[in-house]
Amino acid sequence: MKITDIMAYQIFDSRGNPTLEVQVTLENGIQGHGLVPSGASTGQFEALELRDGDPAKYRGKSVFHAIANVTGEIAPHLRGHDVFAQRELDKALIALDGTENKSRLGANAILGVSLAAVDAAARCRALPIFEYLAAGQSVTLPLPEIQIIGGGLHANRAIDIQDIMVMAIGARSYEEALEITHNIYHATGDLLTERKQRCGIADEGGFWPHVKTNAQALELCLAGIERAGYTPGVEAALSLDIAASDLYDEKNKCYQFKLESRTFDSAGFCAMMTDWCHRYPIVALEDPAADIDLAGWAMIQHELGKTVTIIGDDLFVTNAARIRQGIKDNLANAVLIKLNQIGTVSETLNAIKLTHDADWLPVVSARSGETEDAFIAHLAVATNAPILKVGSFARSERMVKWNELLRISNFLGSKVNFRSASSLLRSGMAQK
Ligand code: 2PG
Ligand code: MG
Repeated sequence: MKITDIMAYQIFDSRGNPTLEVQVTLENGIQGHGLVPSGASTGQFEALELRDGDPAKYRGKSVFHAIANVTGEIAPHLRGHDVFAQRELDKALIALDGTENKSRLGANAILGVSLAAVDAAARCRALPIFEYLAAGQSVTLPLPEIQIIGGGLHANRAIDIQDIMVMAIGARSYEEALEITHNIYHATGDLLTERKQRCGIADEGGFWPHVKTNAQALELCLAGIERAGYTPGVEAALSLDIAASDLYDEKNKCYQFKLESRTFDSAGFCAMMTDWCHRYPIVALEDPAADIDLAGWAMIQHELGKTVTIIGDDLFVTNAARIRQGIKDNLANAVLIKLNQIGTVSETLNAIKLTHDADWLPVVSARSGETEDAFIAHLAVATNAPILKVGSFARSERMVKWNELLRISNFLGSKVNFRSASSLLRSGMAQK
């Protein structure tokens, strides 16, 4: 089935910033769409998101060059291409761009085309995207990892840690995981209101609390779990995205907690997190060290890797070469997967496969700037990714993903598989 046309136009993400939507049209008239997300705490090794940078236009954030690259260069190049040959299509995009980090055409332009092709192909076969991508393999619904408190660059550094999340480790179904998380999210909100600590909502929908230390924010979340009637570490546990690259002072080789006016060297930072993992029911730590502090990563993996899921985000940027090196050097035991960090669907699938093959956990993730698209819910199901991270349990750009999994669950009916946490996660507390 041939692609006859590709066009693109500017839309807006959940922060109200410009991004692009790509539309692929097939010879039978079927169309597919690709909506491109955007990060705030982006890793320095990510593929390049092309923005126009003209302060007079959308504060420098417009994406008209990326759009022109889709319509002017990519469309003529891919016209006539078979939409079912996704790997060849992605290879053609990479070759046309010709740079290491997709900086010529823009990873946003390239990803929009890659996503839209998958959407069109699935529609053409009249299949949901997850079934098209799974190509006959068995599928599993992931365990949701849901933000309760947001900080870091998503909340003007109100707290230093970027995401304080819960995973409903006691849930026996996807639906039950959502119910537990819903109860915790609202109970934590009530608690913050009563204590007059509720400042607002961070970029991904989690609460933006007024606290004096980062540990207080963790304790608030634990109090929210209890307030909802659960036992921390039984029905629900904590997971954290430290987003440590944003806390790292490269010159002085130290981590800074601005909220507490504290600095740590790598060993001190590792010791603090180890202490947290012994005191609190933390099952996963994402980016506990900066992307350039490899010694810090090795230390944390050595200290906690047997009992806690250690997830590399900025460290790996969904890049197979970086993941391969990390596996070799034993720097973590899980990989955050974000499509726009690498820029094509095929490369993302490669990154997931590499992670699975090493017996590490792939964690499919949204960006802090999201759209109303639910592609990642399908990606997680199709690839049997054990965990899906989408931000909080509020705001439609987040809920569209959680709701899509409910639809998929309903669609699968009695054939549904859910990856319960017991087989999956390690807890520092439990092993102490
Ligand atoms: C992350 C993501 C999502 P951003 O760091 O994992 O929370 O944030 O999209 O800003 O990189
Ligand atoms: Mg992260």
